[in-house]
Amino acid sequence: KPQHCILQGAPLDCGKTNRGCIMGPDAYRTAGLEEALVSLGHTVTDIGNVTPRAFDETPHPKLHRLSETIAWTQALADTTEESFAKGMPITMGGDHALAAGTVLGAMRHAAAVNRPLFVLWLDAHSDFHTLESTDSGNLHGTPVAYFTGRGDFPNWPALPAPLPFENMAMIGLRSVDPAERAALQETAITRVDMRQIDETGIAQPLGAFLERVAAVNGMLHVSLDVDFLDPAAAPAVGTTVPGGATVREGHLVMEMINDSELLTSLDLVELNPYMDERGRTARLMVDLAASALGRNVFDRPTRAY
Ligand code: DIR
Ligand code: MN
Ligand code: MN
Ligand code: MN
Repeated sequence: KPQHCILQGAPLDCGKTNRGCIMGPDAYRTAGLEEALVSLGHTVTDIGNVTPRAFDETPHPKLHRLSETIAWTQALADTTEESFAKGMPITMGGDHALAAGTVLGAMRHAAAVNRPLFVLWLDAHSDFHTLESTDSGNLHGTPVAYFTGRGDFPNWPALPAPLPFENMAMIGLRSVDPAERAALQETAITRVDMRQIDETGIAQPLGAFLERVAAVNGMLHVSLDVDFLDPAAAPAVGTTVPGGATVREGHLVMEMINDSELLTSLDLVELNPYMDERGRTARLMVDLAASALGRNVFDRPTRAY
């Protein structure tokens, strides 16, 4: 059904040491994200790029650009919350540290409208490090711990309430650090690794999750990391991991999300246009977003999964 899509650029590049995600929002614009959504019958407002709050970076012995990441989290939470009042926020990243802000914004909106929020994390990685457990010091590895309330995030914006582990699914996992693995296995987060996708197909675990969202009229935030996809299809990301989702698995996920009519916000993250092959990865990400918003070969009935 027609949506009012709010495109918000988040050229945040502080979540890791490799640079290039700063160019992400303009790569999505160049690849025709707005035009793709309009062609599907949606209305689109591109509000331009968000800028971080003012910050003062005092170098931290371990954590890379901590103050800047907090400043972005504050700004993106506020902007995302405002965008929800107008339509469906679609965040053009920027690295995955941005999801601390977009999920916080979604949490605030969910609390205001009294609906439960669910998060679908499409990623090779679990991004479940605390500020203590990260070994890289790269904060794009920490947003899930932040918004689920695991570990201390001093000076980060307060959460209305932590996201319950039961309301989160990760699909595509194949690079989980030891500390994340130990912690994740203690939680009720739905964890779908590549082996499970090989064994059951991707539709089965995704359908089960969507069914749980639909059963309680949940809001659904989808955070799509480029490295969810196999590097052969999506090379433009700093943390490629072989053995990822195929192009068709990516589209099936997005098509099922569309059929469910549950999507309320979307992040497109970790695209590094500096590493792309003539816009190939940017175009694939635009095509996947289009599938989530109704592009298909033939219509399918809406389903509650
Ligand atoms: C990685 C984070 N585990 C780290 N990885 C990425 O630095 O702790 N997340 N790229 O998507
Ligand atoms: Mn990620
Ligand atoms: Mn990743
Ligand atoms: Mn790591």
